Amino acid sequence: MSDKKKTVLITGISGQDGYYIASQLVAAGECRVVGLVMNSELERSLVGEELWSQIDVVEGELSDSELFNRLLPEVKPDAIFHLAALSHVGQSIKDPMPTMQITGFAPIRLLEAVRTQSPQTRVLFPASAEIFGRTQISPQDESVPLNPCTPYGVAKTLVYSAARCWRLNYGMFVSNAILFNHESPRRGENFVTRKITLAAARIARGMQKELFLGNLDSRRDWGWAPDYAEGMRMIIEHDTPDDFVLATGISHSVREFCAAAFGYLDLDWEKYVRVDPAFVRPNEPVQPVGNPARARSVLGWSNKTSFEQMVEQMVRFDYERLG
Ligand code: GDR
Repeated sequence: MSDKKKTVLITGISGQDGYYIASQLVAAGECRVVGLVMNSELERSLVGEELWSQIDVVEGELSDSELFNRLLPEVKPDAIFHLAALSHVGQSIKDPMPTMQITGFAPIRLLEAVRTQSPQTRVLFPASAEIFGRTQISPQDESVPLNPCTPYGVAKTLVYSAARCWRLNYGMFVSNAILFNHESPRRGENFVTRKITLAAARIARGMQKELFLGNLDSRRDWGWAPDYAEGMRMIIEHDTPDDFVLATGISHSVREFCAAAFGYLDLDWEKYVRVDPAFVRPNEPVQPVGNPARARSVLGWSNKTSFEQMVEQMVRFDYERLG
């Protein structure tokens, strides 16, 4: 991966993780970065001119069954970060099939295209803490049995298992990053952290009066997305294909996140946050908290940004942007 001529394909380059991985690769200046987008015009503004001008872009839809058969001979990637997906867990509960098709089946077509056309290409899949679902074992490391409890978790379990199966049967370099939640100012506004930081900023600026959330007692292991992007790069650059949990090892509740975010703007969150049953999920992982010991010892990876620093950076970004 250090050879100047290598080409890295990133699907979902305008999403949070795609953006950070592409930015880090471009900054290192060691490879050509190609980003897969659905709609160049729209995604160009999401990515921003600075990064957009330093990457090559190809267009395509994951629902197109021939997408990867067409792309691989055209792009000739040495490595693929497959980050494009429908990634909202709540939405997958409301309407499961799009998530099964895009998040579950499209990566299997990618595996098959790589196997038949470009078997030397390295592939990284972002698996999710949702694959552990209702396990009673805590914290979760790579040895914990899978027990998904949402359609999104089932789709991710399919891809995680397929990666291991294709690796075993065909000797391919396919790795899984088992990602616990990771956040940043580039997080989508319908995920709980960004929804909270944006609302706190809007309330502080007098642009919004209340914030409606679902379960305030839910706990998550929240890390800093740029650190996780670095971890994914370390996994794909490792000597051998393997699976690694990327997590902080510490969990916080939604309630605690609200207190930290509103507190940064000197606001009392309890005056503004209301519960709306429409956002309460019928089913949640029991106690998602990851054990990143293996990534730490084998790769030397860790989440370097604290919970407080993460919340502060997200709130500050939203507050300043609104000004
Ligand atoms: P999650 O992230 O489902 O863990 O998946 P999300 O931010 O959506 O939810 C986290 C927790 O907050 C609770 N919650 C709410 N969530 C949303 N979205 N909106 C609300 O108003 C709200 N109120 C409370 C949720 O119930 C949940 O308990 C993320 C995604 O990035 C996945 O793609 C990824 O695989 C996992 O993290 C690891």
